[in-house]
Amino acid sequence: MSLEKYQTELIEHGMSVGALKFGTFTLKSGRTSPYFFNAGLLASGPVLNTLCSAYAATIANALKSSPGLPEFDILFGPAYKGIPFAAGTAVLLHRDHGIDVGFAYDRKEAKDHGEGGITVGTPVKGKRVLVLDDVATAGTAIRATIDTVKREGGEVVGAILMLDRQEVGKEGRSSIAEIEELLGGKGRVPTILKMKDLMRWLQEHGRTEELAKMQEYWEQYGAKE
Ligand code: OMP
Repeated sequence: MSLEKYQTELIEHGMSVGALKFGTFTLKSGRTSPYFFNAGLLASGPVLNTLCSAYAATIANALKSSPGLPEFDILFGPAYKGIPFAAGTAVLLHRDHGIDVGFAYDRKEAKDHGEGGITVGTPVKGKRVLVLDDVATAGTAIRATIDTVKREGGEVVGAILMLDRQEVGKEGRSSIAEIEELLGGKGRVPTILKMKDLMRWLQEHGRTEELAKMQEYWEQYGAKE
């Protein structure tokens, strides 16, 4: 299967702003990786447009798929990086796909005056929530966000990610498969890109050295299920 246009655009635009890099990087998990995607550098109007268009297209497709994503009321983007991404995606879901949802985010520190609480935006209590995040490796960050929404009384019906690194998680299985199970089954965690998509792009562009390093990493940490 070839890459979707929005996937290629995100890879190439991400590389052009230095957000997606091939080289040697140490991850949060301690693994040494031949690539790193720093979504914090997707920080201009044009590249934010590329990213949020890709999130919106992926969500719209997932809502139509089977098994797919259930309908939801609110997009939740965790502080800090998730905040502009969730806001931008809510705009483009409305403008390009006729899907109207609220958006919300958390504070890193709880506020004890004014409106109080740790979430801002559309209240999540009693609502169906789609969590939006950037990268999943072992799945720790996305699990923490799911817990935050649940603590605030929201029902997490799925999670959308920019990049699934397709690595083994805590239980030695695919991190994403574990999270899909937690959220009710297959199709609950759509992603714009997977590690294998990056490898396909490298292959199509004749970047054999980088591809070989990716393959080596995949053999060590890739989720084989
Ligand atoms: P997990 O919490 O292990 O799933 O790792 C996800 C987090 O790792 C992200 O929220 C980032 O903080 C960071 N990360 C990236 O942003 N890009 C990568 O390519 C790899 C990582 C990482 O450290 O694994």
